[in-house]
Amino acid sequence: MTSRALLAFFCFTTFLAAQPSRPDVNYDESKVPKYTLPDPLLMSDGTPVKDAKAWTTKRRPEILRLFEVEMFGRSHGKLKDTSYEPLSIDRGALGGKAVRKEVAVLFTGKKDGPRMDILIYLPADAKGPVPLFVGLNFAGNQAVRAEPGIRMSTSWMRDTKDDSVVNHRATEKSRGAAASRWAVEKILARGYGLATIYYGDIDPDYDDGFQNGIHPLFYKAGQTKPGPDEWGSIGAWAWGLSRAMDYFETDKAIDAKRVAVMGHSRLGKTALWAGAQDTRFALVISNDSGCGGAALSRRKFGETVKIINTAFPHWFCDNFNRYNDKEDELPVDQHMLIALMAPRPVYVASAEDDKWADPRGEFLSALHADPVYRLLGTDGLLAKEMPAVNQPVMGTIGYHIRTGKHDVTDFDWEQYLNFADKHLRR
Ligand code: GTR
Repeated sequence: MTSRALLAFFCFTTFLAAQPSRPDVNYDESKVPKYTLPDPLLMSDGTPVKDAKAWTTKRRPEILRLFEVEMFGRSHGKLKDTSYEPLSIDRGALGGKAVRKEVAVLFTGKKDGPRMDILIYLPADAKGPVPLFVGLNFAGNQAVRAEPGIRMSTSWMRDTKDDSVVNHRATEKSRGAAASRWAVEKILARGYGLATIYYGDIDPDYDDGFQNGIHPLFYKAGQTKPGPDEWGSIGAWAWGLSRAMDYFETDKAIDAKRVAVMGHSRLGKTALWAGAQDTRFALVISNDSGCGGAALSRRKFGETVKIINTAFPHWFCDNFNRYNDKEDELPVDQHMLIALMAPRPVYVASAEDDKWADPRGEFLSALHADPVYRLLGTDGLLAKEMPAVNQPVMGTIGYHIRTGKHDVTDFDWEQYLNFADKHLRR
C-alpha cells in the first residue's frame, strides 16, 4: 500500500471503530449478555487453587500461557547484542528542577539499526536512585514537552490534520503537543522520575504484515511473519518496555526495583501485558485501556473483540480472531490479566464519557481479580461496588472513574502519584 492509501485506510478504520451509532455496538447496560467468567482460582482441569504456592507455581503460569497463545501472542526475550548510547544530558532542565537525558537503545548494537530512544526526567535534587514511571507515548518524545533540546522523532507516525506530522514524520509543530498528558512537574516534585519512549520506535502502528519494527529481528530462516500464536504489535510494544527496564537496571540514578509502568488506551493494554509478563515492574497502571486491556470482553459493551480485531488486525495474535463474536469461548477474561499482576499493586482508571472502553467492565475486572490478591495476603480492591466519579479507591488494587473523556489528565496522575506513594515510598 502507498503511504497515502495507508493513511486513508487507518483514518477509515479508526472512524469506523469509534462510531457511536453502529448497530453492532452496545451502550445499554440492560443489554449486556449474561455471562460466566472463568474462575482465576480454578485450574483448567478443575482443581481449585487453595494457596499462594499453587497460584504462583501452577495457575499463574497457566493463565499467562493462555494470554500468550490465545490473545497477545508469544514474545521473545532480549537480543544479546543490544547496547545503550547516551544521546544528551541537560542538568538544568525545567529551570534547574530536573536532569533531562536521552538514551538510545540500539537493539542490535548497531547505530544505524533498529532502536528506541528513551527520554528521561529525574528530580535534580535526588539524594540517591529514584523510583520512576515509564510509559510509551503516541506522538514522539518531542511531543511530551515543548523543549527544543528534546530530539525530534524520525520514526514513522500517522499524519495529522494540524501539520504536526507531515508525510509520516513529526514536524516542529509537534513539540509539546501531548504535554497535557504528562504531568512532568508534578511527578518530579513528588520525587519520581519519568521515562518515555515513542511506541512507533518499536513497531509502527499499522498493519504491514510485520515487515518493519522489531518482529523481523526474530524470524527464523524462511519465516516472513509471526505464527498464529506469536506476538502482534501490542506484544512488541510490551517487549520494548521490558527493554527499557533492562536499561534502567544499568542506570545508577534509577531504582529499578521501584519502576511503575503506565499506559493510556492501546498503550494501557500494552502496560498491562508488559506488567503481566515482566514481574520486574513493581506497579502497573492502566489508563482507559478498554477492550483487550482492563475491560471484560464478555460484556460486549462498547468496543468488542470482533471490532478491535477488524480495525486493528495487527495488535493481537491471529489466534485471537477465533473469539470474534465468541467471547464466551475465551479460556480467560481480562480480570485474569489484572490478576497476573498480583500481589504487585495495580491501578485501573476509567473515564465517565469513555463508554467505548466500558468503564464498568474495567471496574469489574479489578473486582474479579480481588480473590487472587486476597489469596496472596493483600487487601485487594477496597470496594464491592463501582465508586462514584472522582472518588478513587486505593488498596493493593486501585480504581477510579473520573469525569471527562478518553484522555490522561492531571487528576489521573495525582491518583497514580498517591498510589505510588502508598506502595513504592520508602
Ligand atoms: C481506538 C481503539 C481502542 C483504543 C484507542 C486508542 O480506536 O478502538 O481500543 O485503544 O483507539 O488507543 O486510543
